[in-house]
Amino acid sequence: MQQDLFTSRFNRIRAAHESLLLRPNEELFSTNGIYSRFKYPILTREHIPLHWRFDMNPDSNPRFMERIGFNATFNSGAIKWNGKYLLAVRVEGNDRKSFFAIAESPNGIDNFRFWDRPITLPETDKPDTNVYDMRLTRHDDGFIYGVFCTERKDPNAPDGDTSSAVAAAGIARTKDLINWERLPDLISTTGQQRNVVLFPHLIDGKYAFYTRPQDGFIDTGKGGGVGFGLSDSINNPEVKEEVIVDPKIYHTIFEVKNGLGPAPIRTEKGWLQLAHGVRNTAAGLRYTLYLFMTDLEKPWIVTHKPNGHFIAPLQEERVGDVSNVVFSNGWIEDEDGKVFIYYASSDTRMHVAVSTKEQLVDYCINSPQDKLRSAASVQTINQLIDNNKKFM
Ligand code: M1P
Repeated sequence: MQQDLFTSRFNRIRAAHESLLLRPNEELFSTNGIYSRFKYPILTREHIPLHWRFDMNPDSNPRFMERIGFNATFNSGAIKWNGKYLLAVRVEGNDRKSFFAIAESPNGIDNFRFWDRPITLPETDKPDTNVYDMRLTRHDDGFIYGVFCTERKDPNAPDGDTSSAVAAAGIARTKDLINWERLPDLISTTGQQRNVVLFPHLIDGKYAFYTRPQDGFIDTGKGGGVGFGLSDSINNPEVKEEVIVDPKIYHTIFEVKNGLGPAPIRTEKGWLQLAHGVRNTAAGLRYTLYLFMTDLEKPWIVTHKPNGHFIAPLQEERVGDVSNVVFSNGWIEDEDGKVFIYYASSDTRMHVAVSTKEQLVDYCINSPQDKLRSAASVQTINQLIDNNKKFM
């Protein structure tokens, strides 16, 4: 009887899992012509391997019950590796702890499958309570770096405060995405750090980081926006000075805070940069993605920045553990110029959008900038209407 229950549940759950993993994705028609979304999320908690969840021994688990639950698969770093599309996924367990796990796809849009085990990330002598949002950078020095947020309880929190935390940038490196070497956390003098990204080249012989200084764990306060700084060494990483690349600004989509997404993509016209911007609403914070370009030689100087958001949460993307959020920390540039933009919705699941370098550069260079006032926005629209009159 119990054996039947085990077998019937096992077969049913395994069949549903396999059919989800093999489900082909469908590109949707793009009205904006800048990127295409896809019909299905590419990774959900249902994609987690069954051998991470269930005790598969019928003697110790005759009811085939789940032993370890997983809550979400989101904010993933990305890299093309041996011809495959790999995500370093933030997996969150039901215990609220996040960790990293590699999921691999043959084509970048579907058939994502987790590797056998999650990443075993070494700790420093100050153990991390939680780690998340890894950005992958293939550096000229021959290593692949993963820079991520490490979160620990605030040692100065008053008695009874069991929520206050301190965020810092953790750094690990690898040559095979299996064995990771942990380096010391980035030291910066501007408070806490999250959304830190390693630039792929040395600048003046130094390691270069995009940063996001913040006064508190949630509030960036005087932190100012996306920053940039240099470190003499990667073995003892320290940014002594940060310049603000992209400030937060009143009444924009990045009014409350912003943060860089993945390491930038090089184009002939400059570096393509993807970031998230946060604004407040009566319903809470709203996270959207925006795109901009920086100078090729001075990647801390913004050269083009279209107004408003590039990707905002749409339809079912709007709802999840932290609703009204899209967040990206991974994209992959293919040899033919195709760009796979990996984004998470509402801190719950992963999606892909597809574009090309050419389309993204065109978008950055030829879209109007935010002139920061309603009347100026109307002027911009009227200009387009006037130009279009000749063609209507
Ligand atoms: O919940 C939305 C996001 O909040 C944080 O981003 P930021 O530091 O810019 O506010 C991060 O915790 C991120 O993981 C999360 O998706």
